[in-house]
Amino acid sequence: MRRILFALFIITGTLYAQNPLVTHMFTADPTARVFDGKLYVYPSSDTYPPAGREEEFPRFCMPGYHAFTLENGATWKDHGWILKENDVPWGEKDTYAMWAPDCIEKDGKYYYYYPAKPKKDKAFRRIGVGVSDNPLGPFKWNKNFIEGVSGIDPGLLVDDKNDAYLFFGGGHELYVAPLADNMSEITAEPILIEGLPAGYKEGSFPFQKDGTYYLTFAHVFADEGYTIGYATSDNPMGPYIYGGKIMDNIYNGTNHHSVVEYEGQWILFYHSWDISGFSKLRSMRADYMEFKKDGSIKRVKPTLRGIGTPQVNDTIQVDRYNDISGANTTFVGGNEPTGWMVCDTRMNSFVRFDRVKFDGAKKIKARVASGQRMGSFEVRLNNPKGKLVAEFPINYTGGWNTWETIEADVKEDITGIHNLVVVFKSDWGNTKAVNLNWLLMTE
Ligand code: FUB
Repeated sequence: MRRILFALFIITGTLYAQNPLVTHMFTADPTARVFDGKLYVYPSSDTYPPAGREEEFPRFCMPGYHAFTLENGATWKDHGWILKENDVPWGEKDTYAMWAPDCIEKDGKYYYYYPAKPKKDKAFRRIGVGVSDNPLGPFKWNKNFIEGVSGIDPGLLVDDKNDAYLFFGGGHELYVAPLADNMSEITAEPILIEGLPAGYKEGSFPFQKDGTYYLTFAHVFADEGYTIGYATSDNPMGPYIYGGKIMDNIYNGTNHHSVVEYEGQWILFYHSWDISGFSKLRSMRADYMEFKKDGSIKRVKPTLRGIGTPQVNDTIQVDRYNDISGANTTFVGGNEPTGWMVCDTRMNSFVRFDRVKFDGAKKIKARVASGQRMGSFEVRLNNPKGKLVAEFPINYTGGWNTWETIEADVKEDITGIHNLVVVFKSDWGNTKAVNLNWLLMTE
């Protein structure tokens, strides 16, 4: 049943900028890039094993890659398949082995790197590449994998000298090799990256800031599990000096990430398993990241709220809150796409969702379900007693899982970015006023 429902979610598709970023499919290992001012994300995808082959895939089952762009203030657009495993020219078919990819621009062309299981070759994974004039493809896939490179997790760097490097590897060592101008060949044997701390490492993601080379990577500590760490160098090939953790362990399982600067803010993309609860069915996330004045990276705390500034026509997932009081959140039920809702709402309970751009909003839609008809909920600015923006009466919708979209007028024009607070009003003693899935401001 869960599989049927998930197929339905893929068809209906719900794409938000809060965490996790998308809920209509499983996405992992997100590489984020900014091309011409637009934010792109290239994740891998996790899926359920094909029927009858469950025992072959107790862990990862990864069929290929979608690509996503951030639209408006907080909506992710799914551009569909970039590459499916059976279209890899040199790959073994039906092995569901498409692990973490990367995509990078050099001299106006876009190069997409991916690992796959090679046919007629003993290597665990080889790394292939395709080229396109467009960041979303279609890519022209090289007939053969990159000679001399064996491993997972390609991480690409084009530095301020326009030199390109391929980082890769998973295990106790990570490797780097310089790339030729055609971006399809290495110009020297890969070397082991020196200076990194001991322990299992994977998911190299290199970038450059203020002349310093940063190498970030997933790093496993025996007593903690997967963390995300970083090291710095004045040479892309190393040696590097370990700088510490960017993110502590978030439960366990893998954590694969990327770092990008978008509209003046640094963002860490990573993954968790919010929807499935299973570390092999992951969902990509993002949170803001900061540097200290000395160039070191401040530890990033994972949040539900994530990134993005919803504006008119972006869905606001209030269940991905910054603060909640007197209410709870849980998975949404009934015929809604997968996700969460605010529930167990009672008199004066509230949920606060930070950073909403109100400009141009004339109406607010709300997706609600209620098994009772007493009370209302209010949208207020900044705090539970802040300016009243809109008010919604609560009516019986047919039950706690029967969803309706209702609408209220914005009482007066509001400009700028504010925190949005939803305050619930009901009879004292009621423990459920209304279930609230999302809000959407319209012109
Ligand atoms: O997604 C499969 C593998 O898990 C990736 O290649 C690793 O980085 C880890 O996230």
